[in-house]
Amino acid sequence: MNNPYKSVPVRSYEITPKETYLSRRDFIKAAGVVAGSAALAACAPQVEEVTSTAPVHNFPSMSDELGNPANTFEEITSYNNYYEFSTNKEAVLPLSKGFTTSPWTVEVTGMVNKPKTYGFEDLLSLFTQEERIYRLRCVEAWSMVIPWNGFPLASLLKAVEPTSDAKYVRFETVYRPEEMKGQGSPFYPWPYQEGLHIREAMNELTLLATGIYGETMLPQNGAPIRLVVPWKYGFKSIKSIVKIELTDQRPDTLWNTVASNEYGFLANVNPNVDHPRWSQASERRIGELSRRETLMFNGYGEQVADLYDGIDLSLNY
Ligand SMILES: Nc1nc2c(c(=O)[nH]1)N[C@H]1C(S)=C(S)[C@@H](COP(=O)(O)O)O[C@H]1N2
Ligand SMILES: [Mo]
Repeated sequence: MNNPYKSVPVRSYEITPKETYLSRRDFIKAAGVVAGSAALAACAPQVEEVTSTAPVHNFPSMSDELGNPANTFEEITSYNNYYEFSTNKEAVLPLSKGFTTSPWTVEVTGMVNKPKTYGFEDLLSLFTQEERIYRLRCVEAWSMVIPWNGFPLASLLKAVEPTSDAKYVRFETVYRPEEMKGQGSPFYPWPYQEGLHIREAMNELTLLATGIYGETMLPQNGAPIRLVVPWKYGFKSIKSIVKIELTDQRPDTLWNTVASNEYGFLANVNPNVDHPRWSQASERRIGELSRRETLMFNGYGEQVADLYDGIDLSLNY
């Protein structure tokens, strides 16, 4: 019997109403309902065939590889650090509503053979989009588990061909003070900028994220495109990127400029190196009552520890 879903890559947001993203339980419930109706339509005797041809979504367990459940869409989109809009995490959502994210271009420049300015839509079509469930650990000692959509930064860097002199990658957030009132604050050196060593940038975990839970990225999370570096403190994961520059100089970063002893360039999640004003040994997972122990490299040591062979990891700040 014909399975109408065969070879049709159904995206979750095309078949489940947006409301189902409001809570993880509702999302799973909805996914179950959809999978059930697909099975009915197919009348297929083999369960395997039905499940493998009706990809409701690609977050099969809705938890990370350590078994931590993903935070809800609501949690992820209503508790945000985005100083361009507000220093108050709950105020970012209302203040960023209506932020213009289209048209949008990302200029990739500097020490590359093929500099190029990409339209946002080009980035979506040129580079294979993936889904990754990552822990995000803020330097303020709270954390979340977030299902991102996006593509490896390495894919973009390979396309522009960094020269052999390029040692670092510098990222810049859009500067638009009319729309981002926080950029009127004289206490910060706008625009927000961040940087990675090129080997960190090329690591397979380093993601350019364009969505969450299969939904287009919302302004409060860094729409339309932001960096995600899951083994480093959250401030490295710069939002609303308009420029990526390959350079042989270690880039300045906004937080390092503001307080170099508190926000280092390296900024690896490290429970053994306390922030000058608080411990980093444990963290508050949003949505949980008791604190969790913080993991070295935020639990990604297997993928990234070799980047730091011979480097003194206590020099985090
Ligand atoms: N441009 C920009 N990027 C930013 C920030 C910011 O204020 N401005 N805050 C950072 C911090 S401190 C954290 S913890 C994460 C938070 O990402 P989220 O709001 O999507 O959870 O974004 C990071 N990226
Ligand atoms: Mo943060």
